[in-house]
Amino acid sequence: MSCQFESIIKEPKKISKIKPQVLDALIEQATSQFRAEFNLLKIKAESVVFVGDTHGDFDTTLRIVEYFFDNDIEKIIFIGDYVDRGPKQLENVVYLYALKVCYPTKVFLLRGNHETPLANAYYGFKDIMIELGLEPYYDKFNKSFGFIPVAAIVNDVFFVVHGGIASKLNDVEQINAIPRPDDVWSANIVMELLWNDPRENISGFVPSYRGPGIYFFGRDVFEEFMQKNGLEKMIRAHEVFLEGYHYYFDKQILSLFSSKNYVGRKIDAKIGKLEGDKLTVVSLR
Ligand SMILES: [Mn+2]
Repeated sequence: MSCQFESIIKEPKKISKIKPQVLDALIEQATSQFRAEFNLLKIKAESVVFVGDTHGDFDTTLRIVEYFFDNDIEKIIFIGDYVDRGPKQLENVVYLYALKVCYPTKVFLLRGNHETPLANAYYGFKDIMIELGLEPYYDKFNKSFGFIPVAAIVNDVFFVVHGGIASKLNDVEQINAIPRPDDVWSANIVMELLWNDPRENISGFVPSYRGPGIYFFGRDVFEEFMQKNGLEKMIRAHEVFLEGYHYYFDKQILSLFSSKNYVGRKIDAKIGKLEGDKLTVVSLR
């Protein structure tokens, strides 16, 4: 591997002392990589690792990436929520940006609802950047987050997105027509893709306690959307489960949480692994 940011990947403990000019170059290069990708990624691979919310749990991120390389897995997809809440948010996002730049066809990042100022101004990232004397980079990161792809289709049948389906989204290809950067401030398709949650025993879209413009979606609208778009399963993140994962709608949706800590609660963090057409969960204990 010859990559300008190789040292970040090889010496992750030094990330907190990253020089501003290196951070500038990293954000710029990762952003141009995101811009070069479609907003809806199409990925094909024999083996894939899926990672749910990491939320600044950098030590767990390092273990996940080690697992990915050690097991010779083809591709890894992070499903958003890199910053906020956890102890090492800057390290986490810098490391993931470096991985993206150095392995652009192996490593994929999707946008989470915390990759928006709507969340990260209030749940830790802004405060940490101010504490570190890196406040201007808080804004630079948020500009960059606006270009991170919002969803992926893997092997033509797996729909991968941080939150879930959106009430105004009929054809999945509509995602590519959404201009970037999208600021996600108003109720729109991207906001729902990043914030919505599935719920058993409801039908249609029901307003969510998470806030205006955000919905719970039932099995009926989920199955209708998937059928219409020729998709079979959804892999998403966004919700905390002590077991690190949860299946919805008779295993049609796998929800992942890949951080071991969640504001003091101990989580049995999990990742998803696809080998051929077999999807399993792997514990990070
Ligand atoms: Mn989330």
